[in-house]
Amino acid sequence: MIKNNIFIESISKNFPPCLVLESDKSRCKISLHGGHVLSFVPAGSEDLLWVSSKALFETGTAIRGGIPVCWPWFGPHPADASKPSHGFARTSSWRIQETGMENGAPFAVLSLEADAASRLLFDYAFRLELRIVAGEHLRLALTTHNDDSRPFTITEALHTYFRVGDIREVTIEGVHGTDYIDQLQKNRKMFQNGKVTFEGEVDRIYGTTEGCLLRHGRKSLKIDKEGSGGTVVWNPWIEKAKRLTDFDDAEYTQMVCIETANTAAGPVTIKPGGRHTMSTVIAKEA
Ligand code: TA6
Repeated sequence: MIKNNIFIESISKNFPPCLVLESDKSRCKISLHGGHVLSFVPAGSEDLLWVSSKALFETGTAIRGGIPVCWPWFGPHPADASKPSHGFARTSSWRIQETGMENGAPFAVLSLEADAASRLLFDYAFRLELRIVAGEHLRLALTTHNDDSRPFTITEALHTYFRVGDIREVTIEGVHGTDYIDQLQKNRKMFQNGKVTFEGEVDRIYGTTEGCLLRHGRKSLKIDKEGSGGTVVWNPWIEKAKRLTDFDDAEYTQMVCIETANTAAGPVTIKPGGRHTMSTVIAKEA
């Protein structure tokens, strides 16, 4: 019987360590590089998250897989292409602010604060907190605090890579009747009729505040969310996977991204002293 455990685990000598949240219900590993959840394994189950076999664990580089934190912008920077895609939170070194137990489940709060480097990219005083609760389900809450004297606007995503058996057998329910932006058709506005299925590359931003259901084979995952106006669905398929050096050519069949987000279609403005929380809960259906 595993007692509740919260401990540090090293990945490699010159790379920030991981924090492990372990109980009899699940085991969750989080890299302090990027505040990046790498795995979530419910008791008696396989890892619900996917990480590329070619993922790079190097400072300055985003880890391919798990749950990258895209912040303070989602996608390319809206005005300056020289700035890193999906912001800088996922390549920054986070610190452990708090750990403990919440309703019988181990939790951790990781934090990231403005510094000279971040001000070159986003010239505001901010504090970012990621609360991770690893019980039977996985709950993440990303809170942005505006510590500046000026309001600022962000876009963001918890860019979750889910492990699936075969993308061609995956369906996503819960976005029927929802408009979406197709990022593969110059952001053309489209309408979702029925379930989402995959026969090729998919890169869509659904305008919805509701959760969804990922089904693959006989498995189902419920993805709920709060404080989010967009759900991004992405699979690179084979041609884009081939162009990504940290993505093995054949691995596109084993993953799908379903991302809790606030994109440019619905940015979030936070007043001085204010805060905004976007959260998601990932639950394996019986
Ligand atoms: O979330 C979908 C997306 O914006 C895709 O357009 C693709 O670029 C993906 O994110 C991965 O982005 P990354 O910068 O991590 O390679």
